[in-house]
Amino acid sequence: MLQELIQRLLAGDRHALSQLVSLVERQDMQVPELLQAIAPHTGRSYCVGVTGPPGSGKSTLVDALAHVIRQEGLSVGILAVDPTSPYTGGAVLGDRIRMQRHYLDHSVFIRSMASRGSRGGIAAALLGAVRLLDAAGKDIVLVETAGVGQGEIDVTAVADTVVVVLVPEAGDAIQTMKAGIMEAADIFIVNKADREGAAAMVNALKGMLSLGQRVPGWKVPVVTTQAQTGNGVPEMYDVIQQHRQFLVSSSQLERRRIERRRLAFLSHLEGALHSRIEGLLQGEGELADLAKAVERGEVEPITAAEKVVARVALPTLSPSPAQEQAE
Ligand SMILES: Nc1nc2c(ncn2[C@@H]2O[C@H](COP(=O)(O)OP(=O)(O)OP(=O)(O)O)[C@@H](O)[C@H]2O)c(=O)[nH]1
Ligand SMILES: [Mg+2]
Repeated sequence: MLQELIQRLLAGDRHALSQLVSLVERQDMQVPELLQAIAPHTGRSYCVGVTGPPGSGKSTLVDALAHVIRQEGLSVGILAVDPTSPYTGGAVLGDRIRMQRHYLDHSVFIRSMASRGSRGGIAAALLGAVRLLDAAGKDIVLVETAGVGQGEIDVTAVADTVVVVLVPEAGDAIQTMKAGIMEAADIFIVNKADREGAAAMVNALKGMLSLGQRVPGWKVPVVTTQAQTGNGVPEMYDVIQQHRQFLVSSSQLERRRIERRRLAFLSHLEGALHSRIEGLLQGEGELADLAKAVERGEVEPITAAEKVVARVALPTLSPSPAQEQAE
């Protein structure tokens, strides 16, 4: 069943793609097997992350960008992670309607991913979905995430190029956006350039950027757009391509991808160990007893934790019997 779906995915079947994204979204048990099977068929597509404050025009911009990319004859996959926050409760429907013009175009795959569940779970699902689009042969994958709020998903975990979308009046938003995402920006967009204050916003960003280059050799560009009319969107695509060329020619694309694989491995490992420990603590046995002793104040928390790590969590890292004998 899974094998058949994978074969269809690799052959470019969008229904198989859709079904497999659902599988990844509900964190099905077969996900590791799936991702392992498609791994040899990934690495060709290019992922652009589009993030920024709510309502800054990310969806409209992604839609317009997809249009420009399609005109170049490239295929596009779009993933939108809907923030859990109630103020964007209608985002799924809204995005669907706005992006409807692509629905008849079979080279564009659009998916709004539910963001219920743990942050780690959503991040893992997004990573899996990007891999699936890659294996399905999409040339460009566009990922929209909210850049603020509690449900915030770190788009740098999947994106080769990070685009941060701001609006002329986003002065406050810059303050509330996690500093990390401002620093992670490879490209800044000042959208809604039809509004007053766009030039001032561009200047403020350029001023901030002149304080230092995060990535040596790359001067973060600031592009103004009007997503609704499409003004500035071809220029936006140009700078995305320039950034891609920069990453490739400086070997940083591969370095970024290596680092992302390392981080994905670590974060999954952390999550898996965490839930394993939670399970052990809730059950009966030595570890649960120790936890109770900690609660009663009989054993110091730190002492107990170190004891557990030494004995339970890393048994395979302790010396093998052969090594012990040799000592
Ligand atoms: N005036 C103006 N309005 C725009 C522009 N681009 C988008 N909008 C409008 O801004 C509103 C929000 O646009 P979205 O694309 O939904 O913004 P978003 O960042 O995806 O929003 P969330 O996903 O809810 O965070 C919509 O009503 C758009 O029509 C623009 O360039 N100028
Ligand atoms: Mg949106």
